[in-house]
Amino acid sequence: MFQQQRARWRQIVAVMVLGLLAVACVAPAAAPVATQAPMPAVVVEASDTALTVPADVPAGLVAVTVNNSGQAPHAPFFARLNDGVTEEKFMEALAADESGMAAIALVALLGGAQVEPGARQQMTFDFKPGNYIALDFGEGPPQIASFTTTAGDGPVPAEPAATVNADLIDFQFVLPDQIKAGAQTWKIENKGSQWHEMGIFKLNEGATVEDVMAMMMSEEEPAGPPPFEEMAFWAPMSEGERAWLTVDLPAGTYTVMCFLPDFASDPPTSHLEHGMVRTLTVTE
Ligand SMILES: [Cu+2]
Repeated sequence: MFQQQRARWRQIVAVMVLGLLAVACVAPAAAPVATQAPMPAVVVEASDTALTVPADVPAGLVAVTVNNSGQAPHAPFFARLNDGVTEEKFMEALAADESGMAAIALVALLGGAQVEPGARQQMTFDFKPGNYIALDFGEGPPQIASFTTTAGDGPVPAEPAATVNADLIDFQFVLPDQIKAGAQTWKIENKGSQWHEMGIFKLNEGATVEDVMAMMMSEEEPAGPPPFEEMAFWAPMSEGERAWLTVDLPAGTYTVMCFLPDFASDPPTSHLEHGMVRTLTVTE
């Protein structure tokens, strides 16, 4: 009886072990292939006289390529209109108040990057569903394009693989101290409670961050060329927004700065004065 039972148990255990082995061997091959949704992509055309964005854009992660066919640099930035705000209302506010602050209060800013003449720049945005505008302040009147983002019910694309995380907080850049030269994808996220921007400047040989700060803070016309070169710029971004940008920096010493005013202080001081500046070393 006992022997029969033990034999039965051995059989069960053997079947289970075989079963586990079978699962272990077969599982990887049999696992369903992950259906990774492709990243939706749109092209924004910026020229010296027009700005064109497709009228309907998917919500969520979208690869946006800005194509500059003009003779001048263009830096269109993207903004989501607050509930009940129309493009006309936004433009009226912009015209009524030269500082732009009345208009800015009507939107959430998502940022944007500068694109040189004849160049294309890809960036990825995470569009919440809503009504948007893209704005390009060039030489002439501001170019504006509006578009709507709508959530689909398909699978969600994976986030771009970032090699640099740039968190914008009040009032600091949370960044690695050192990154490698060459193309790196930066994930830019505003985790603060105010708007922030990000200027990335390469210091000239012998120049220090103090030299740049002194020049930026000075009310006087700078004497001679600046001690730095602007290598990349991410336009003002509201709290809670995120985006990805590929930045190709040669080796050197950089300073990263935010110049936006802090309207919570009276009179408004700049984020730079609050200490929103840091050194970044780019190595070979
Ligand atoms: Cu800031």
